[in-house]
Formats: sequence, structure tokens, C-alpha cells
Amino acid sequence: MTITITAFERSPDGGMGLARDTRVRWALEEVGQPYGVRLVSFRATKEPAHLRLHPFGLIPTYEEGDLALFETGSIVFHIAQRHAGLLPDDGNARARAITWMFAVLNTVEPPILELGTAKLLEGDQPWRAARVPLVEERVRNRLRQLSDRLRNADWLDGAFSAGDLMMVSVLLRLKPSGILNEFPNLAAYVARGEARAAYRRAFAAQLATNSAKPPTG
Ligand SMILES: N[C@@H](CCC(=O)N[C@@H](CS)C(=O)NCC(=O)O)C(=O)O
Repeated sequence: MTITITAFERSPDGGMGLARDTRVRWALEEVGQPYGVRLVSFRATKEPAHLRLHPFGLIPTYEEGDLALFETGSIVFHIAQRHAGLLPDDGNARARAITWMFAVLNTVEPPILELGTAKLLEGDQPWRAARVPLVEERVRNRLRQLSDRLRNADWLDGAFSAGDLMMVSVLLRLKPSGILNEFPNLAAYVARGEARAAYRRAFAAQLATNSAKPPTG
């Protein structure tokens, strides 16, 4: 069955791979599933045709036959359920890997997104100077906890899983801030994720779309 995902025709990051289609591309590459990409403009994501696929007018979406999904957590979980390579066979190990996926989206990603909002979207607000250090400290706190748990392990719980794929994807957002480098084991963990052949293929595919075009800001 053909898989089609959506991505921005011009990612605001100009090809840094931070748009969320990259994590879906990565998951599909890990399990060896070919996919097509329908590129959409920011405006098109707010129009009825796209809103039928994604009620909140965001990317990415995922279509496979008569199945249409949105939300990267759900999409990556679906891919991991359908194909071998992203979730362990053992029931308890599988449940733990899924727990990590939830932890990424509910506990780790929110303060990281908040930092992006405080720095970029609210960058011209009078409270920025006071707010950014507060949010940075919230991010640091989560990273400290994650760093303590990971210690010197390669991955979060045994073999690489969808939990790692989601965690690395979210931590990558912190690279420009420098905060990640305060935690050498996490920086090395992210580098291990980026070094995976499947990630490199996913990154290259999104870059091929975005590098020739100026960022839209
Ligand atoms: N929780 C959603 C977030 C999706 C999301 O925010 N996508 C961004 C691109 S990475 C987007 O479409 N932004 C456009 C907008 O905010 O209008 C997911 O994980 O799929």
C-alpha cells in the first residue's frame, strides 16, 4: 500500500531537519518502507482539503490506503506496530519503549517547545529577557533527569526503539541553544541517532526539498 506523508514545501528552518516530517521519514527509513511526500504551503495547511486530514492544520499527515493519520506520536507508533524494527517483540520491553514515546511528547518536548516560543515567537515581547532564563532552567531540569537515567547507555532501554527516535528528534531542537552540550552523554546520544543510516537518508530527503529555497521565517 502506498504511503504518502505531507511536509512543508518550504520548511521555516530552511532544511535543518527540525520540521516534524523528518521524524516520520526517519521511522519509515528505519523499517524500510518507501513513501511519497506531498508538499504543502503554510496557507494550504489551513484550507479545507488539508483540514480534512489534519483538524489542527499542521504537518505531517500520513495516508495509507483509506487510513489517514495525524500527530507524529501516533504516526510513528503506527509504523512501529506495522513493521519490525522500532519496537521490541518482548511485551514488557515493548510497553517500556511506548512509555518513552509518551514521555518524549508529554514530558520532554513541552518545555523545549516553550523555549522556542519564548525566544522566537515572543522574542519582541518586553518579558523576553526575564522569561527565557526561566524556561531554559525548566529545560535543563528535564535534561538533567534524562541524563541521569541514560548514563552511559547507547539507547534509553536496550536496543534502539521508536522511543529513541522520538527522543533524539526532540532533543535535536536544542542544538542551536547550546544547552544540549551541557550534558555530554545526551549530546553523544543525539549524535548516535544522527549517525544512523536511516536518519541520514531522512535528513537528506528533507534537505533536498528545502535547501534550494530561502526560509520563510
Ligand atoms: N503535535 C504535532 C505538532 C505538529 C506541528 O506543530 N507541526 C508544525 C511543523 S513541525 C506545523 O505544522 N506548524 C504550522 C503551524 O503551526 O501552523 C505533531 O507531533 O505532529
